Amino acid sequence: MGPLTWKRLFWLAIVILFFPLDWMKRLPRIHLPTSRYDERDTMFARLARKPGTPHYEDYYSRRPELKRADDRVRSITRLTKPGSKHFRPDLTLPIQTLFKRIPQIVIDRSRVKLLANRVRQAQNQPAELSVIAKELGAIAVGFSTAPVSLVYSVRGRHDSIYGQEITDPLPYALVFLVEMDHDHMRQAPKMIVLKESARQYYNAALIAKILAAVFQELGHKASAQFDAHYDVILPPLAVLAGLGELGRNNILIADKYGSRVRIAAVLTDTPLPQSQMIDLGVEHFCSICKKCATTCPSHSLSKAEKTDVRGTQIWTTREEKCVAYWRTMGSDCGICMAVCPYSHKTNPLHHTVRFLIRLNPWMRHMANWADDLIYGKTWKIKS
Ligand code: B12
Ligand code: SF4
Ligand code: SF4
Repeated sequence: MGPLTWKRLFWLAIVILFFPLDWMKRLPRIHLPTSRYDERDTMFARLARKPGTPHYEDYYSRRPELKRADDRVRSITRLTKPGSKHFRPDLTLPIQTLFKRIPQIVIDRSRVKLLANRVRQAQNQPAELSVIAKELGAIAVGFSTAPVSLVYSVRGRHDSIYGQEITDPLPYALVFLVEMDHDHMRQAPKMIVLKESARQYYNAALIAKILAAVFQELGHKASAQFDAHYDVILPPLAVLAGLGELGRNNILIADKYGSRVRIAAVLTDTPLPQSQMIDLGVEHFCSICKKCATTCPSHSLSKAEKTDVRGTQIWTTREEKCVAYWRTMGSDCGICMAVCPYSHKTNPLHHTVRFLIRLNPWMRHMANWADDLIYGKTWKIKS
């Protein structure tokens, strides 16, 4: 063994950074919640209650501690209405139209019959369903059982279903992702982000409805899970379906796209295979990075350790603060999706970095340092 020269030190550093230390690491295990969540407690359901109505009275008589905070958010200008910081009149109609059209999407039955035939004739039906979802625009597809603990106990988003219990939920799920455009997300929290959300909610709803119709055509029960029409909490379901991991930003970090994705699903009674969960190194990377939490303008995200919520370990979101910020800006913000180093543009360089940080903990420190250097420690809105 010769003297420690700069050249040797350099090669030693390379070996430390590129050695696949985590190659043999066991796959992640997650603890499912021990109790179900009431959809009426989600922020969107709370804001859907109209003062003076029986549901408003009912809800705040059960959760009086939330009334003051919710009324304060209600008093701020609604999204797509003039008065917010980034309001753009030219975007109002396209956004409203997209959101309005989502529940009205009508599926072409002849197309569904053709797709169902393809699945019927396929040797491997789940693989064929996955191919179809991707042809329709999904960027990733996974399968899982749908644990009851991830299904809301009671519905609450719309007045027509407020208080409806969800009994006998469908036990299997096809979960898929659609990409949020990188260049639009770089403009977060401008109003263009809300348009991109509306566009991808629409695309995801269309795919989910077609796939649900295909399952039904094959003789099974199926329920499409899309914007404002959910029976299930999607990010943990996507984790179970092997599509990514939960980040400190309290949403999914997907392979190759980071958090820059929307999730949708089809719940069904067709037995589906269980995809394998993946380890992208997120758990460790989030303990070093914290960029989402430090840049969140409303301080809604946690810089601390994970906490126990309903028997599962998660980083929390202060949801009232988050939506209050949305309304002040006039968009659904999205900075925590866009600022995440995993969400950078999908290109070979970023793929390589994502691959390397999956395998080596030292590379995660290096990547975090490089990310600060190249993209900055704080969020800069691209104009
Ligand atoms: C209510 C809601 C909100 C609320 C509350 C946010 C929240 N974290 O739950 C508000 C209005 C604040 C919000 C904000 C945003 N939202 Co939102 N929201 C929802 C909605 C409709 C329901 C989620 C819910 O029930 N939350 C209430 C309870 C369950 O929350 P919680 O206890 O904090 O649990 C969260 C996580 O810890 C995780 N979780 C819960 N239990 C368990 C158990 C295990 C084992 C694991 C691993 C995880 C896990 O799931 C929850 C949501 O991530 C979902 C759609 C859906 N059906 O999932 C979209 C959804 C989560 N939102 C989404 C997005 C993108 C956003 C925003 C970025 C806004 C935007 N530009 O789109 C911000 C991000 C805020 C943040 N960093 O958390 C996406 C996430 C996509 C992704 N990459 O994962 C979803 C899935 C919508 C979609 N169809 O794509 N949202
Ligand atoms: S920004 Fe950093 S801390 Fe936040 S979710 Fe992404 S990797 Fe984790
Ligand atoms: S959407 Fe914006 S305000 Fe809400 S948690 Fe993310 S960064 Fe914070």
